[in-house]
Amino acid sequence: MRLDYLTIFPDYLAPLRLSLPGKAIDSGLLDIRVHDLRDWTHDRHRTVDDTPYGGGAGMVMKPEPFGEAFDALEVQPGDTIVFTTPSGERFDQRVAEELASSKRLVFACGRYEGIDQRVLDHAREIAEVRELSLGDYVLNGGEVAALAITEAVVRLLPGFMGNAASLVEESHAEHGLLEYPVYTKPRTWQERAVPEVLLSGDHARIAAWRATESRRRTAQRRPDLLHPSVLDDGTPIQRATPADAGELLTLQRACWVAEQLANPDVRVPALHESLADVRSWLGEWETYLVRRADRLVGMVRARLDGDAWDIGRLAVAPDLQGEGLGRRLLAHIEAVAPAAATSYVLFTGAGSERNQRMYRKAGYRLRRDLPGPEGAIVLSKRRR
Ligand code: 6GU
Repeated sequence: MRLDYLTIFPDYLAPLRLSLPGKAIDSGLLDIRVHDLRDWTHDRHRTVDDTPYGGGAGMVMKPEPFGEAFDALEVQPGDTIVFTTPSGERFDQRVAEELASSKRLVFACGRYEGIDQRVLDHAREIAEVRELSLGDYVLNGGEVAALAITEAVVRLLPGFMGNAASLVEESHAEHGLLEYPVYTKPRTWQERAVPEVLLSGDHARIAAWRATESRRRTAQRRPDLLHPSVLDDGTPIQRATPADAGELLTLQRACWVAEQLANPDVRVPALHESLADVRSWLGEWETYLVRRADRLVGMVRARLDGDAWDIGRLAVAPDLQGEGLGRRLLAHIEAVAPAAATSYVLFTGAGSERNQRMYRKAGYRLRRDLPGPEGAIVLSKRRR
């Protein structure tokens, strides 16, 4: 891959030779060229910026040096010009993968208030263009961003790190979650012990623990990664947050009261659950909800119990039951089960004919061998 950098601070990019294995450069896998943008100026002061038309604070990078640089570097269709700017699209692993398939990346590192818009318009006519930002904060210039993007892209190139790393990469991209916590020797350090499960040698338990920790971390730190998915009619299924506790309590009560009235013999053990109870279980259960016209109309939750994905609280607003929303919520919670789950387990009231029929249709079978709450039956289904 050929990498060009246009910058007014070429020294800033010197670490490229440190952070990329010299091997990759020596073997010709990478061809790295750092250019001083001022080489394409013609005045005594080698001016690269000027005041903005329309007024305002700061300086704008002039178009001519960039234009001449693109010509001199023979930028052509098929190349990708990357403009690093805080107003760009957010750079992430998916973008890194896209850039990794390019033959050549030309980084144009912005400084000051930005680059004259005509440079970007022109660039789009001669090559692929990506305007990329590292995140929602402001750096003094795009050089550090160009370094970060380069490192993320180059390690994806075949032959750069060897196959093992690329396989790990794939599985990470696949589950889209944050990594679980890791530990190494010693077993106890400053009176802190390594979690017992990691010493157990029980690979299934270890995998289940790691999957749970990954999800817990992601839910806590990056709930945005647990993307809302969409029902076939386009209604989004969203992750529940603590702010949803009140509405969840109201919905489950409405459903249980309706159930109780229709079926006086069915006992609903959690009918007296409080708001505090809902808040507390929300922290432990992966919970999804559906809204229609701003109203909470459906919910479901699950958590990993050994290698079983323990599903519960499947509830649909009483006036919307029979539309298939419950079936779709069930399909969703099954689909988001972590890799460690080999079966789905749930229980329902022993007298709830309708629920039982729905679960049977969805492939669940009665499990007399599994314990459940009094007055309930346990159902399970193998994961395919
Ligand atoms: Cl790419 N450039 C600048 N100047 N600031 C940034 C950035 C880029 N990404 C985040 N902040």
